[in-house]
Amino acid sequence: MSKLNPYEIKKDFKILQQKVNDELLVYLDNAATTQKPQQVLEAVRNYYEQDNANVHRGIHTLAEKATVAYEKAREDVRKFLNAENVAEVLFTRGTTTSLNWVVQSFGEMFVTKGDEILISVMEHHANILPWQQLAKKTGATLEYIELKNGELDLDMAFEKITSRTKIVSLAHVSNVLGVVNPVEKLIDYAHEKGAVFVLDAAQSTPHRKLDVRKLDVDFLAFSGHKMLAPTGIGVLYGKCKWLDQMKPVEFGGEMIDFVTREDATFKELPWKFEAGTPNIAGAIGMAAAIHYLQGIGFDSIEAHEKELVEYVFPKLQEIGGLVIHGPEEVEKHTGVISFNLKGIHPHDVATALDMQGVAVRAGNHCAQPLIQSLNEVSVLRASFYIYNTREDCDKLVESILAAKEFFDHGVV
Ligand code: 7TS
Repeated sequence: MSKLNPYEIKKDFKILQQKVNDELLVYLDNAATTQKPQQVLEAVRNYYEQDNANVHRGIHTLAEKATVAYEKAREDVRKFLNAENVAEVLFTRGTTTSLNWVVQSFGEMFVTKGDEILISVMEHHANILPWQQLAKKTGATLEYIELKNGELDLDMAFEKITSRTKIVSLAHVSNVLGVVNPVEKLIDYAHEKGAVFVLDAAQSTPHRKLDVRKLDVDFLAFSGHKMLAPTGIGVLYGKCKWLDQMKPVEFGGEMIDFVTREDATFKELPWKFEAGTPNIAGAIGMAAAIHYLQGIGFDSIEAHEKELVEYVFPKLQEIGGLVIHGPEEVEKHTGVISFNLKGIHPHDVATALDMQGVAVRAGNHCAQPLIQSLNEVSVLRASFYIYNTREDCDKLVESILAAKEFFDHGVV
């Protein structure tokens, strides 16, 4: 494994070379969305400049080129996930759409009154609200796994997976606590009990190597924009044995075989799910992002983020009044650190940090049940990626200290 060089990587990201409020930008909001390297922007630009056409319908040369590029992107995603078949890779708008498709298709077909759906209190709203709606519609019960010492209560997870459980749907990595859930064990156990496992991989796919066959997960959802790709493109992976039985969620052009006035037959997988003109440029951008990340290597990416967290965590812990959420052990944290500064509203801190060029997020992070269980209304979050450096960490700490000084004593 070669060591990642964030200074070299940073050169590929023009956006990071700008000043914000007269200070060089330190971008630490990567869990919300990542920046895009020149290689991804060029792939999108080349597509629009040279190959732009609609896919799957034209006979002309550009239509053929666009179709080949779009389907090649699907094959690249298949390899990236180690899925068995390209039929298992559906392009969506992002994690939210992917999870909604699982709920609206698989959920509505297979979940009935009396069934249980198991999620956790640390889920993003995208992995809560669709299940709430399904529970209301079907009479199924929505069950939650709680936290213990800042991470998933594993004993409770095993207790709550029973023969009544139809679906277990969990985040791989929490977008607030940054903890990695030990989903491997839970997937096997869910299968023993006859449940289907859905993995929200929005915060893990950009940072660690995933293998859907090794995981044996039934469905997996992620977004391109959190892994250097454009917004508006994401993936739903599903095992063929489920997707084959499932009905499409959206209907219209592209997904049909034959249409009469009364009825229609649908294309085979994966196209039966992809109604309408897809995000062709997004898929091509996502393939370029995958190549870029694979060029660096996921072992190096993980090691780099671990190094940054181990560097900054103790420095944050030393700041008086700063409380880090999640487990106390630094090794349990990935590149997402959430915290509060006692007595100062997170939005005020985030504004003060922005004045110093440091971009962090403050709020409920679309995880209100989690924020409630932390007894907070809002938290600050710094999230790291491949282009962040130790200097970025130092700047974060310095800017928090300056903000604290300002709000405590009115001076910077
Ligand atoms: N699941 C998790 C774990 C997430 O972190 C997010 C986005 C989503 C689902 C939804 O992804 P989308 O691409 O469909 O929006 N999380 C965040 C965040 O933490 N800050 O902004 C978006």
